[in-house]
Amino acid sequence: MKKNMLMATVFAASALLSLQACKPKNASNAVSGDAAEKAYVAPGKYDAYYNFVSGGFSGQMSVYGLPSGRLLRVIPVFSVDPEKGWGYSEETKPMLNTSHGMVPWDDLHHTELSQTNGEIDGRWVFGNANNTPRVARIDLKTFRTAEIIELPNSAGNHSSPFITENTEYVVAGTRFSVPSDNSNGDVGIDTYKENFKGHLSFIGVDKETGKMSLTFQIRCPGVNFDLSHAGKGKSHGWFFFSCYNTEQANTLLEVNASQKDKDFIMAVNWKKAEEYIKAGKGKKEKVKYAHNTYSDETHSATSKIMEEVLVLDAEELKDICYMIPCPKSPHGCDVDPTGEYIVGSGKLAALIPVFSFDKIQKAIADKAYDGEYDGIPVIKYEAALYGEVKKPGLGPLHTEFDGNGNAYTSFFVSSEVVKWNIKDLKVLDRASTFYSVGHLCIPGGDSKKPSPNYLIAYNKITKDRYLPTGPELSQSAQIFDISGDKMQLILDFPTIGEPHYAQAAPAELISKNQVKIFKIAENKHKYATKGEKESKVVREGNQVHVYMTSIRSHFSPDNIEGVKIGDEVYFHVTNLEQDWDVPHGFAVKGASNAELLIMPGETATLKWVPDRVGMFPMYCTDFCSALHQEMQGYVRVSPKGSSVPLKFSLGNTSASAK
Ligand code: K7E
Ligand code: CUA
Repeated sequence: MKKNMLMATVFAASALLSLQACKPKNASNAVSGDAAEKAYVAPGKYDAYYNFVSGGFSGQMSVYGLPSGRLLRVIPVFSVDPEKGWGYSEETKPMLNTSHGMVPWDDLHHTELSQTNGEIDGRWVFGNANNTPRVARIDLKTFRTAEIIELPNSAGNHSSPFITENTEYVVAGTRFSVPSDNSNGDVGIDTYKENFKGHLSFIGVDKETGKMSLTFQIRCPGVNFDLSHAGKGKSHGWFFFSCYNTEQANTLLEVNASQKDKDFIMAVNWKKAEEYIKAGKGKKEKVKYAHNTYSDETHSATSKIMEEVLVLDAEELKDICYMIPCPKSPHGCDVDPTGEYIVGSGKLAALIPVFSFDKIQKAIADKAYDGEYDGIPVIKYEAALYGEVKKPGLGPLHTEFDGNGNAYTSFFVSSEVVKWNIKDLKVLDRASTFYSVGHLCIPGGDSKKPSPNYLIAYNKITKDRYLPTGPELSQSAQIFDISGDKMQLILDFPTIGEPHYAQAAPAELISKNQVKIFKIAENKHKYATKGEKESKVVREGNQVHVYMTSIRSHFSPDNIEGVKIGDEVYFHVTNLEQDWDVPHGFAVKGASNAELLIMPGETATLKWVPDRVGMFPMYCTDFCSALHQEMQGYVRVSPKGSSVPLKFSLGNTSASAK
């Protein structure tokens, strides 16, 4: 009997799965009329928005212009990027350090722009690493990753990195519950209920510098935290997390974590948690996590291993966490611009529940509870519910807002975006996506002040949209004009990696702050060479340090002799240019490494261990001038124990030695 039920559920689940690629009608003739004009940005003209798109399993973040869909930049975050030397140069290697050592890849799902007073302020964008839990901060003055912090007590950092309305905190919830780091993790997997815990991390962000620090964590029951969003306005001080697998299953989750009719959205009173921290209720626990920062002064990263975290126990402190029942494995958890409405999207639900912050507060005051879940009070569904959107579509995932009282929800299974009114919960419009849509983005769509011009859908499967490219096809983004009553598809374009969440900001907000060069006089790199005359080659035991400069169109020095087998050669290349957009590159034959791409005024280091005797050319990889192809040199490598003296030169045949 039990087995039959199990099988029935498996079949139901696979029936739903087989729906995943359902092709909407009229897929090919969906763009019409003036659509092309609306996405057209003439050559030489700028886009209206920057779009920061997560790269999923590429571990990077990509930046597109909207509405043109033009790719402007790929920012390396959690994955090495040979194009920019990210993770290959000595200066950037520490950025990818973790308590497990260097982890050169991750899975970035969500981007979140910093906010002030609930509005996008254009200073930083954050990203999450799912696999080896980390949060990154990218500085939008340089479009570079400035900081990465690892999260202890966590695994699968998915409900992250969402921020509070003044960027007081970047918040992260663990997808996988695991035994706490300071407990014995060598336990039976079937002891999930007793030994596995879910931790929420509150990462403080310095108002001026953006510098992150892990302020505290909250220990919660072992469930899967999926997504989250901060309260805003009236609900500022609260955070909302969707939880699935409240069955606490540890195997065949597609069946075993889909048993209950309702899972939860967990409401967290983080202001209250702050009070408990102040009152000394946090327990210091021994953990190990890396905190990596990049300095624009030394042009170098440092990695520090941290060893302690403050943990609050939600079960002991009864009034920081509350469970709100939410139908069928909720995924997206989104808060409207007023902060009153919290939308939960049950992946297997046929409706969208909308919760009311006021009602949640009243329910807590009245103790309108339905018992407890692992020591956390469970608020009665009806006591928290504002209402349900009926028959909206199949497989709701994520919701964004336009600030005009409307919500837009993506439906993975029925491949569509549905616009509905938050007050009366009536469906107003629906538009097909091609195909299975995940996240949506409206510029400012999770802030207090959205700009309701465009909506972008990020799709998982493109099927027949683009020219085929072997077994794997490109994923896609589709832009809709939402300035009218009806959504109008105006463009689609392929994306890099797998796009999940994305955010967009007005172009002016970002472009006005751009760093164009680094001042050479302010370069504090240990191996900076601030003029050609200072360039030199220095031997320290078997280490050879090349203090090299680059300027259009030569390196100094450009010939080096006296390097021997068994040496480690460090090319410290300083780009002496002080003009915008004049990087130089550097590469040497046979290096088991990537290139360096060095910005004006910056120093970067390539480590090279020559493996054989001979002549090794080096050259500039970036087409920097008409005589770029002349920007080259040679390194002579001699046998171990050879008496060839160390020599270096530029522009003469009688080389000097040191
Ligand atoms: Cu829905 Cu990882 Cu935010 Cu993808 S997640 S879609
Ligand atoms: Cu420098 Cu090409």
